[in-house]
Amino acid sequence: MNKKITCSLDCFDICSIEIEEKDGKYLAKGDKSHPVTKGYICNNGRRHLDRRFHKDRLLKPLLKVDGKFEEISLERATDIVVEKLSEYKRKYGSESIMFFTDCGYGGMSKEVDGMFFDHFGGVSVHEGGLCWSAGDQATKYDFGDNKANGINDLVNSHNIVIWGRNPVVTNMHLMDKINEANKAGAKVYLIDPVVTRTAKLPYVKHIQVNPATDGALALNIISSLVENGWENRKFLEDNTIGYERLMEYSKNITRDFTILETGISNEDINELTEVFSKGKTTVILGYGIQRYKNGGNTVRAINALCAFSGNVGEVGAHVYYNNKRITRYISGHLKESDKFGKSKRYYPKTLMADYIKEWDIKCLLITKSNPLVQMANVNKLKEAFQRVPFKIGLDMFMTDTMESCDLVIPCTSILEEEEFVFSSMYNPYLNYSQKVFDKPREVASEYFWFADLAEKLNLSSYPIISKDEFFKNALGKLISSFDISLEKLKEEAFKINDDVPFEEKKFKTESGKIELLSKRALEDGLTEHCIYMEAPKSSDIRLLSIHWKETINSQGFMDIDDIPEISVNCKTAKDLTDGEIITVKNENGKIKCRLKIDNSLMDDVATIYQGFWWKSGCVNLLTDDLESEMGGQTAYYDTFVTFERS
Ligand SMILES: Nc1nc2c(c(=O)[nH]1)N[C@H]1C(S)=C(S)[C@@H](COP(=O)(O)OP(=O)(O)OC[C@H]3O[C@@H](n4cnc5c(=O)[nH]c(N)nc54)[C@H](O)[C@@H]3O)O[C@H]1N2
Ligand SMILES: Nc1nc2c(c(=O)[nH]1)N[C@H]1C(S)=C(S)[C@@H](COP(=O)(O)OP(=O)(O)OC[C@H]3O[C@@H](n4cnc5c(=O)[nH]c(N)nc54)[C@H](O)[C@@H]3O)O[C@H]1N2
Ligand SMILES: [Mo]
Repeated sequence: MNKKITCSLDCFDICSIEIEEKDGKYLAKGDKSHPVTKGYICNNGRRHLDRRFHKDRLLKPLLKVDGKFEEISLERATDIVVEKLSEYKRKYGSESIMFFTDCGYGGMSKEVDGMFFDHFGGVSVHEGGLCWSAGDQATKYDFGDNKANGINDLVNSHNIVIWGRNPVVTNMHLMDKINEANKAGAKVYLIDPVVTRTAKLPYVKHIQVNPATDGALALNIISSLVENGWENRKFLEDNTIGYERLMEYSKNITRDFTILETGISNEDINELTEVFSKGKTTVILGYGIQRYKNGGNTVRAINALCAFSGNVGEVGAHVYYNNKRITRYISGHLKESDKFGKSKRYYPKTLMADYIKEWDIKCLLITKSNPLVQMANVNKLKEAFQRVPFKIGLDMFMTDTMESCDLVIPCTSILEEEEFVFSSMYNPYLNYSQKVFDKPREVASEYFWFADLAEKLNLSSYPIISKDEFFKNALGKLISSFDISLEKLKEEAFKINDDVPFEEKKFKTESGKIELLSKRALEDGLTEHCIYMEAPKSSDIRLLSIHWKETINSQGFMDIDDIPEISVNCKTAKDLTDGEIITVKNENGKIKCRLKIDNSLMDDVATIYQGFWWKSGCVNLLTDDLESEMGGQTAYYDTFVTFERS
């Protein structure tokens, strides 16, 4: 019988994958019965098998002795972790230990790492993030909750505006729904500075926008709607607070200014204004638009535009940033550990390097992430890492991050775990994942490994329970709310039926309305309503480091040694030529790239794929460790570089 797993990669789609065995060989294919996957998957999902059997996979713990790694047993490695954690806690307090994690593995059972550190007494942990934090916070200010219409609702829209998402590459199952809606008559627009694969779809009208200027576009459309008397006054009066103030403010963002700032023609802005003046419109936001210092205000401005046009909480009309459904039902030990973490303190994730120094961190434990590749300004971060006396890392591969650690502990693959996987990005289902293979002996299955640590450290409050008991506990609220058993959840993917979350126009804000004026934002030191913050400008080239079809973030680059390609138009390239090897640099660092002339790009904008390791040319050697104005998002795309002939 084929086994079914769920892709554990950090992606919108979290596909259901069938693992077929034939004559001792294994094959991964899309699960036809899953309502989202529908039988097709991408190469990244297929590669779970390659990763599990990969020649470079870490199979034994490695301890650095005199600068060189030596293999040790898992038992010895665990004992060293126990010794080190106890020692630093005793000498400097548990907060001298820093914990860093991300979403390199999406299964629930490996979420126990954070809980472990709470029971340990609380350590230094991060807030903010690398992925969606500015837009997430913006959505919270406006709507009080981060929910979107069900995925089958798109077919009810007359217009779909994809705003800074590249679903053909990053969210391929959304394309089914967009195609379906288009066939049913929906017009599809894309607003993106880059001619992406999504932009090239024949039915998509692509509007090319200067990076970080979408806020001006949204505010100018608001003021144009009002000028024409096309705003939805009744919706605004019934469901929002503060629209008059925002209406006044939006008048400052004139059409002439917007054309200059965004690079969009008058005709196209008129067309978009019409789109928002009639019919039902769904805006699908991506995460690229908020990787800027002004990223939160951009998302607030687009949310406001949807409110001004009445496109919120209606069938076929809403703004979709993310969709936190299942996560609201996670309960039990995972959610209640905070009370044990008395010494817990938070550092802004983007600024990790500064906090390592400022807090004189003694020990670092890293799981499910590759910060020395994926964080911004990794030269600075590496230098900070070098000051930390003892670093522990868990991963399947010897990444640049693991290379910098003193102790590396190999971890299991999703194929070796019984698991539940869910995401708040797109696929709305809670998905079960079967165990296909036993784990190699000296590899840690994090669920049991953290329990082992807790036992050895005598953390008496830590729940040492079977995995099934853990799932029952963590899913307790969901199980009781929907009267469903764990067994049933294992049999079939489960979705919370909540198709138009704001249909009643009851928002989770303090006022219960859409807060175009947000007291919470004001309390957080921001402006009460969204504003247009002009992005940093420079005579150098702006670097957009976007996501690639061939890999998910940095996973998959152990097999790639070639240098990355960087694209600009011929005007920006000046005398450099197509195919030439060049040095791309700024005050943070430099990398070698192969130049590609792409005249579809705007002036002084370069694109490169993120995820390449240091051996090939990691783009984060160049990015600035800057935060967005809200939500603590890394503003990766406010980075400027120059080119030099190599
Ligand atoms: N194949 C693949 N799939 C993935 C990933 C991957 O690495 N590879 N990563 C996963 C993860 S972690 C995430 S967060 C998502 C990301 O998914 P997306 O949000 O779809 O992808 P990004 O590349 O982050 O950015 C989307 C688009 O934003 C555009 N953009 C950049 N700046 C601006 C701007 O100022 N304005 C506008 N309007 N657009 C702008 C970029 O050109 C890009 O086309 O994808 C997930 N899926
Ligand atoms: N310049 C630039 N940088 C970016 C972005 C960008 O657009 N531009 N995008 C950002 C975004 S959206 C994101 S989400 C982040 C992602 O940042 P990360 O989450 O750090 O990226 P990944 O490459 O997915 O790294 C995850 C690591 O976890 C390991 N891993 C996989 N499974 C397991 C497991 O079960 N246990 C453990 N312990 N480890 C495991 C993988 O081998 C991999 O090394 O990167 C960000 N970085
Ligand atoms: Mo992400």
